[in-house]
Order: sequence, then structure tokens, then C-alpha cells
Amino acid sequence: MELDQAMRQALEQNEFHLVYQPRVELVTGRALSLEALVRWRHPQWGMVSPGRFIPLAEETGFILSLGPAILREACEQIRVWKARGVPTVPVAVNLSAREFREPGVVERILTVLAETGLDAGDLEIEITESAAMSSIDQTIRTLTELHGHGIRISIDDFGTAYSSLNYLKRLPVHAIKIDRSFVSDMEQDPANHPEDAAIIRAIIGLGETLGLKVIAEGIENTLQRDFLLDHGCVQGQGYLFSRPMPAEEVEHMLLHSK
Ligand code: G
Ligand code: G
Ligand code: NA
Ligand code: MN
Repeated sequence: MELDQAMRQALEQNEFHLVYQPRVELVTGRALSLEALVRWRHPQWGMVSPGRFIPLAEETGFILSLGPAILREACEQIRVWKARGVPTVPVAVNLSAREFREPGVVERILTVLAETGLDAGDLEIEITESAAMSSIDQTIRTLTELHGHGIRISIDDFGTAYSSLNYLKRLPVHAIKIDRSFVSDMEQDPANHPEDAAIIRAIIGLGETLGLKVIAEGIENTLQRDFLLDHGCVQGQGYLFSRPMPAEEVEHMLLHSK
């Protein structure tokens, strides 16, 4: 069966679910927020990587069905946690370029928040740098609207799309996320990857200059963490701290870390 057709069936048959990866304070490892990531478990094929199906879903437009289901699932999960008295942290949901360009995207997000009884601060939106930097005027309008409603925005995969800094300055974003390729290329030792280390330092400096939080992705070892901390990056995510986890594990973590 074709992947595209299988995806459509998968949504009806509830084969998609979300996992959540903490974004932590690097010094303590404490979770400051979570990133929701979609997973697809096909009954015959097993896990299908989002790296495969998300680009296809964008291409075919299926993302316009899947994306809203992901947003709703994340918000519904926060609602359940709050109802049970779990001390929640904000959850960041990835919006693909196609969803972000869809007319009415802001209203759609506000409707889900209202229907699940959440505050704007319970949710964050991640869009990739390349999505943000195309159709810049529309990006500014949409992000300004979201920001006006109190919804925080992070720019994902930062450093991969050659942002115009002049545009970045005009975007009401809360954080930039250093693309994990720069962090993972440092492998064991930043000294062996001077270009990546320089790019990371430049992004951290840019964040400081523009007053944006900087979140490093893909931190897998303590050398990478310590390099980031030494250069003033205080927040990150990666396997060193936690893999993306199912909701039950997140709940346990939130309940047992003060
Ligand atoms: O979770 P993983 O690293 O396997 O994700 C692979 C790719 O799929 C990444 O680029 C990630 O941003 C994207 N992705 C994962 N979950 C979602 C999601 O819920 N929505 C969108 N639009 N992209 C996602
Ligand atoms: O493109 P995006 O940055 O949204 O991709 C996020 C993906 O990165 C998630 O699907 C997650 O599974 C993956 N990821 C998270 N932490 C690490 C890590 O430390 N190492 C690697 N290789 N991948 C990671
Ligand atoms: Na992301
Ligand atoms: Mn990312």
C-alpha cells in the first residue's frame, strides 16, 4: 500500500500518538517545557519515522488533517494533566510550513485553546527557520497575531536557512533553537569541530543581542552540554537528558521533580 493512503487510514485508526521531549535547564536538567513529537505505529510496518511521513504529508496536503489532530491531542493532554493536578510546563507543538501558511491558522489555534480550556501560556508553537523566512510579510503578520494572544513562538532548526537578521529582528519570537546538526557534529569534542563551535557561539550571541532565548537541540553528551554552558546557552534538549517520552512517563517526571 502506498504510504500516502496508509497515512490517511492511520489517522482514522488512531495509529498516531505523541511523545514529549523535555527542554531542560542545562545546569540542573530540570524540565522547563516540552516539545511534542508525532509518532506513527503501523500495525504491519511498525514505527514509521516522521522524517519520512511528515515531508510526504506536507507535499500531499495531508498535514492539514494531521497537524490539527496533533495540536488537539497535545492540548487535550495538557488539559488532562491540569485536571489531575499535575504541575505542567508549556508544551511546544511543531507547525509545518504548510499549516503555518493556511488561512485561519491563528483562529484554529485559539479555538483549540478555548475548547480545551487552556491558557495561551500553556502552548508554544515551533516553526522552522525556512518556513519563517519564506513569505516574510505573512510570517510577521501571523507571528504578531500569535504573540498578541500570548502564544510563544520558537524558531526551529535555526542556523540552517540563512535568516536575514534584519527579518529576524522584526519577528516577535521568544526563542531560537540551534539545529541539532551543529551540536551533534561536535561529536565527542568541540575542539575538533571549530566551525560548528563558531556557529553555535554566533547563534548564542545573536540570541543575547536580540533578547531571544536560545535552546540547543540534540545534546547527547556532557562535553556538548559543557561547551554550551561555557558559552552562555542555558537551555537545551537531547538524549543526554531525555528521549522523547510517552505521556505517562512525562506525567511521572512532572510529579516527581519539584
Ligand atoms: O521526532 P523526530 O526527530 O524523528 O522528527 C523528525 C522530523 O519530523 C523533525 O524534523 C521534526 O521536526 C518533524 N516532526 C516531528 N513531530 C512533528 C509534528 O508533530 N509536526 C510536524 N510538523 N513535524 C514534526
Ligand atoms: O527537526 P526537529 O528539530 O524538530 O527534530 C526533532 C527530532 O530530534 C525529534 O524527533 C527527536 O526524536 C530528535 N532528537 C531529540 N534529541 C536528540 C538527540 O539528542 N540526538 C538525536 N540524534 N536526535 C534527537
Ligand atoms: Na521541532
Ligand atoms: Mn528542531
